[in-house]
Amino acid sequence: MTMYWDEQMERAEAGELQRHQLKLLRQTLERAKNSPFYQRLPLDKIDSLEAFQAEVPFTRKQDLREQFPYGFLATELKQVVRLHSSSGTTGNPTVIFHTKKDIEEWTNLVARCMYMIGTRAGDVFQNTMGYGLFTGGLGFHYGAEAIGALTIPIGPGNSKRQIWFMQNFGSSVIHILPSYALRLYSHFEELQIDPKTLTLRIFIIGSEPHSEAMRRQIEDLYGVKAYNSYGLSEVCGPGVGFECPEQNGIHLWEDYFLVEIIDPETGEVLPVGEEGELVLTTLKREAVPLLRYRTGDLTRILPGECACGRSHLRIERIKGRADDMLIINGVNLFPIQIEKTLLGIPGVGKNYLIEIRKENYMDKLYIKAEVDQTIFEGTLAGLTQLQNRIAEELRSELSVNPVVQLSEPGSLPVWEGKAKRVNDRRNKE
Ligand code: DLL
Repeated sequence: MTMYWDEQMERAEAGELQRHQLKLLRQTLERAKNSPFYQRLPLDKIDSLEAFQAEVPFTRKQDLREQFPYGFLATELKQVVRLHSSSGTTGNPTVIFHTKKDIEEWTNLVARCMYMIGTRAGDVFQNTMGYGLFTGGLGFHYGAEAIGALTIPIGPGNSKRQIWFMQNFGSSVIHILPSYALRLYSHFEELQIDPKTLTLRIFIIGSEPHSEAMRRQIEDLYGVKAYNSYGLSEVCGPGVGFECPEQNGIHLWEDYFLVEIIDPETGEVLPVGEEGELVLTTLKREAVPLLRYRTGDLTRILPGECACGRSHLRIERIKGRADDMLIINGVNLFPIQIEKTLLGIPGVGKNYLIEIRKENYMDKLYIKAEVDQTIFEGTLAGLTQLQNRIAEELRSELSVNPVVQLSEPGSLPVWEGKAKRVNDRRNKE
């Protein structure tokens, strides 16, 4: 059984891939000349990657907001067949347009990703991500149909109904937020159904940062393989990057995107292996080509070749966004590091929250963690032990001194969409 959707392209030899990229970059620059935002740049002069990096400044999310609604549109409006938008809590939302060809290419990309991890015609694909302006629903929907999987556009929420569909239609591939995958499990417990007795085979998890520990937990609870899926609506949505069966880094598709990692402070382009901010240039997008777009996401390019045989580069799982970094009494850390430690401790349940307050002019870190149901079958001393162990491990691994508060399964707040784990009250009190 071949594992490739497009073997020639997925395994293209490095030099060939670079030549292909340069050709696509020239076409992109040609199109970008029609974009009101980019037409001020000397795009005609650019004939190499070096010139591209020298002449083209970074594009920021703020630029997209400021150019609302049509400042980045490089085609005529009548060529646009769809728009997606990310919810802006402040200011204008970012709106991204798609031509018919953009949708076709995006569909191909998602199909390539899903095929890579073993989705086939005959699979039943249950898409629990939001349909609508969010790209997670429709993006995967078209990809799954292109493969020929029976696609259930159930959307998020209503956990009992999710389980009912899984049982009655034999769902085998599930697209789900990692935070929701853990929450959904408690509904299985409540119904006394073991998900391992169902036909579940593959979970596609993404759209929010999650740790390796969380992936393993999802795999163990459901008896599935769970693959990390990365994307952002500015450059299409899901499909930008995906783990292969090796589960060792996220392949970014270089025939669709030109990848750079930069120092978020200085903008300097960093060498392979160094951690920084991911910057993407779209190579096929028609309606809204983006040049050197700063994703805000922190990662690094993994050196070496992947055993899966694909030549496209791999990045490490996303650590978070630059602005997710917490500074607690001078110690820098990312929420995902706290998650990794927490979920590695037996007895810790499926939801947690991080709260930071100012007390006596010092930052105080509160970790609120749900415990496992099994803990209640133990002793009170067991609870105290767990509490101490969490505090101790966070202290030794992250050099922070938290107050740990345990709570019952299902008692912490949940979210409609992506998890919001951090409540920083320092400037609010
Ligand atoms: O979340 C697209 C998507 C949908 C990806 C479904 C995967 C699955 P946005 O809402 O524009 O698009 O959010 C994009 O989410 O810049 C990252 O900060 C974060 N993100 C997405 N995937 C991952 C991931 C979709 N696998 C923003 N790990 C990105 C960590 C992720 N963060």
